Amino acid sequence: MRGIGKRLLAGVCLLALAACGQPAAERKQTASGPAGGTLKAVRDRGYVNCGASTGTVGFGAPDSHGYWRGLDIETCRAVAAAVLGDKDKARFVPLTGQQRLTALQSGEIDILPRTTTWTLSRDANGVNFTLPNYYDYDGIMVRRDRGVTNSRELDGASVCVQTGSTTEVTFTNLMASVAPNLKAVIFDSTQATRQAFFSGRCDALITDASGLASVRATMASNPDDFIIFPADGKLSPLTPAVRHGDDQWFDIVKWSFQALLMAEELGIDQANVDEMRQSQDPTIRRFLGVEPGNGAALGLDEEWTYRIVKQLGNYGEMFDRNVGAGSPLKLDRGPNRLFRDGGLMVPMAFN
Ligand SMILES: N[C@@H](CCC(=O)N[C@@H](CS)C(=O)NCC(=O)O)C(=O)O
Repeated sequence: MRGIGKRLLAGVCLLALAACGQPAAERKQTASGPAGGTLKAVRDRGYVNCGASTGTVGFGAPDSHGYWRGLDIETCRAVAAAVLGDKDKARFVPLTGQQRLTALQSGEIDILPRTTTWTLSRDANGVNFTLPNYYDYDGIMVRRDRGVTNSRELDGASVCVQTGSTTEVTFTNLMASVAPNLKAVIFDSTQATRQAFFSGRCDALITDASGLASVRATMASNPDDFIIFPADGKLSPLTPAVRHGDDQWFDIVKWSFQALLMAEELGIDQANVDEMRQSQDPTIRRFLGVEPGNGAALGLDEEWTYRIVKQLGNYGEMFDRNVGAGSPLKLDRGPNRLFRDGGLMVPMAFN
C-alpha cells in the first residue's frame, strides 16, 4: 500500500496504463494451449478450470460451505454442463487482477469469466473475448454524508484504486478531464483496496459499479450510508475470455453463454425445459437438440443446451438469483436485458 502525492501522479499513471492495458508479463506471453485442444484436455481431465475473482459476492465467491457461486461462476458452470454433462465439473482458481490474463495464457485455466473488461490491448495479446456476460460501468463509491454526487465534485479527494485493472485508466482519464486534483492510493489486492476504503484511508473507492454494489451490500455496516455514481458514463462490458489459438473451444464457450440468452428469448426456463422438449416449434426443437445438428457442429452431443437450462436455468434466472432482485445486490437488469426488452443482450440464431 502506498499513498502518492500529486507530483508523482504523472509517472504513476503511466505505469498504471502499462499495467492495465498491456502488462509487461502478459506482453511477452504467447498462448500455450494443451496439445490436442482444450476440449480434449478438459474431457480427459474431467473438469473445467475456471479463473475466478478473489471474492465478489454475486459475481464469484465461495459460500459458507466453500461452494462457488455467482454470475461469472455460473457462466463457467454452463460450459461444464455443456461439455461434461454436469455443472459441478468445474474448479475455480481465485486470481488477482494482475494474475488473471497470464493464468489463461499459460494454460492454468481454460476460461476466464472474472469481471474482466474487454479491451483492445488485452484482446490483441493472447486472449479472445467471447461475448459480454454483464454490461457494467466504472463507478465511484463515497459516503453519502460527503454530499458528492459526481466525479467533478470529487476533485481533491483521495481515491482507493486497484492495480491490474482498467479502473486505473479510468482514474487517469478523470484526472486529465474533470478532476485534476484527485489523489490515488494504490493497492495490489481487491480485499486490501476495499478494507482501506471502509477504514477511512480514502474518501472514495473506484472500480466496476457491479463490484461496488457487491461490496456495499456485503461489507458496509449500513449500505444506505454509501452512494455509487458513474465515473465517466462509459460502458464496461465484462466478458469471459479464452486463449488464442483454439477456435473450437472459443465457439463452445461463446455458445454456452448464448444458450442462456436464447433460452430466455424462447421462454424456456429450468422449470419448463422438459415440457419444452415436446414443443412442435421448429426453433425450440432445434435449440433443444430435438432436431439434431447444433451439438455435432460444436463437437458436443445434442443435449448440451438442454443440460445448461435444466441445471442452471436461463440468463434471466441466473441474473436474478445472483445479482438481481433475488440477491442481496438487487441490481437492475438495465443494459443486461435482452435486446427485445430494450437491453444489449442479443441472442444469436441457433441454426
Ligand atoms: N473490470 C475491470 C476491473 C475488474 C476487477 O478485477 N476489479 C477488481 C477490483 S474491485 C475486482 O473486482 N476484483 C474481484 C475480486 O478479486 O474478487 C477490469 O477488467 O480490469
